[in-house]
Amino acid sequence: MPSFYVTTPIYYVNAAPHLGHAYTTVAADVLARHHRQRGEAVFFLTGTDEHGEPVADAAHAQGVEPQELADRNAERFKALAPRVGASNDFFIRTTDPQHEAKVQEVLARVRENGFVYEGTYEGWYCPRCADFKAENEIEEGNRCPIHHVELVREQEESSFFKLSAFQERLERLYAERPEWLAPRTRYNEALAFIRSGLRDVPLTRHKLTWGVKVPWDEEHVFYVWFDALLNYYSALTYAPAPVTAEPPGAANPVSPNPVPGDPNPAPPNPAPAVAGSNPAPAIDASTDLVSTFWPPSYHLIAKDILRFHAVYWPALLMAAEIELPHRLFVHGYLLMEGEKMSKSLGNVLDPFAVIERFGADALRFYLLRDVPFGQDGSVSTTAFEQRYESELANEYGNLASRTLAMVRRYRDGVLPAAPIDPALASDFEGLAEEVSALLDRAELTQALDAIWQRVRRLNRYVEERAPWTLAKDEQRAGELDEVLASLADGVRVVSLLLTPYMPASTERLLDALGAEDRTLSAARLGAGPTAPGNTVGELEPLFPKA
Ligand code: ME8
Repeated sequence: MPSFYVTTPIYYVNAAPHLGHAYTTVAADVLARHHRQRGEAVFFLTGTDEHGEPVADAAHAQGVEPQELADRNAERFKALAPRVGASNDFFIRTTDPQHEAKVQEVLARVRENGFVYEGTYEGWYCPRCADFKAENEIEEGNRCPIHHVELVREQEESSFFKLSAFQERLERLYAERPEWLAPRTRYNEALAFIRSGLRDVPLTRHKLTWGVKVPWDEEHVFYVWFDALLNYYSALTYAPAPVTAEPPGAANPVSPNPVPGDPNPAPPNPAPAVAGSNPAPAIDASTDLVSTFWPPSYHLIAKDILRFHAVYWPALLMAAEIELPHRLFVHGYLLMEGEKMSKSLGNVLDPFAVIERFGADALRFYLLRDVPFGQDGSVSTTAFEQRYESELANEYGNLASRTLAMVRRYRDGVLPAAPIDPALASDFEGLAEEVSALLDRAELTQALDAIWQRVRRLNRYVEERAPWTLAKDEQRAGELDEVLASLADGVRVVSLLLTPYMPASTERLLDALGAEDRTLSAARLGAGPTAPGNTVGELEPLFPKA
């Protein structure tokens, strides 16, 4: 049975979520929803990274304990997921005791395997990145190239991870599995870093207390990146089994996290057997999620954390004898006024405010349409409003309303059972396969564009066939039936394919069309509801103009 496991980075809780975080979560959600439509067993993980210096420093600056800050901000990240329509199956927090125990277990194994030794580390350190900088990375004035803050000279006793031992094996991974890291520019960047010669890296920190305790040295905590990376693995060892089906009307099936230490955790949500839901295979609560979902199908990240995921992470897994992920996709930065949006730079666009005004679907669409996934791109309110008006309101929203209105006006709301116009059929040929193939490579913008070309094709079809003219001539009733049936079915197909991108609005439209089968196999012309007497329902404008 095919399974699909997708992750986002776990976000630092040193501040509130912003649009950049929403971006990766939405992208991962599109992949998760698409694979559910394919009938696969899916696990979608997101969460928060709560240890380490960035969080400890932010807490101290606010005069609170790190745990308090972590609790407060983790709630905000948790709330972000459903607000952006994300259907994550679990939300991991690195302060979950089960995660901490798993980190200790895996890293102790790495040590037993001979990849850890004691030493002293000295280097330039950025407390915001929680990372040491190589000499050639340091910005003028001895500053961090990302955060522009002054670097700190650190010297401390520490356990080291023998990253250098994996030089050859990593080069081999890149040679044998070039598809493992995309886009190509990031693959080249990571490989160049590996080829430049890998140095061992500190695995533990002595000066910090806010972290996972090192089992072989209680005075140390693990360096936050090793703790954080292992979330992708540890989550599967204690998360409840995923919700396996999505009933119509429930766009965000988020399963509750178990309360740590709760002796009677709530059972995972049972799979609701609802007509029209995705018939994803049932996963028994007792199923071992590691054996079902490991290794991950896709890690999504931005380029700021490339080295950790493209170099440290596979090396760490090799050291622990754990299978490597299939693919890592590195998207670009959302830029505002040319700068990377980040908490520390202070030029943050609040996703909650955008959603409040335009809805989550519009935000999801805009982010994946306007910024080619994998490249950097500027985002702005002006560009958002233009896309909303010209594409969502005028092209898609209007297509939906006029199609239903014409079925109502010319056929009393009854969808005609007529054959599909071959001219339109040929333009839709192979579309679902094309979209799937693009999404298999995480080409989210290209897949959306392929669908959108058909939205535009349908609008042209209306103009070409002018149903209002056909309706004036009784002799042409058969032709009008064919046009209306083709149009309605075309709208159904594009909406099914758009479901992962805009789950709430497409669901309303598909409900109005009476399209029960929401699986990808139904996303072809002619597979729609043909029962005589099938009446279309009411539909409020999908994207009302402001
Ligand atoms: O790095 N454009 O957490 P973080 C696009 N805890 N994506 C952006 C973005 C932007 N302007 N800003 C943030 C960490 N992101 C670590 C990760 S993983 C084991 C540990 C997204 O809160 C993007 O996914 O700084 C980026 O990689 C991530 O948020 C960084 O989040």
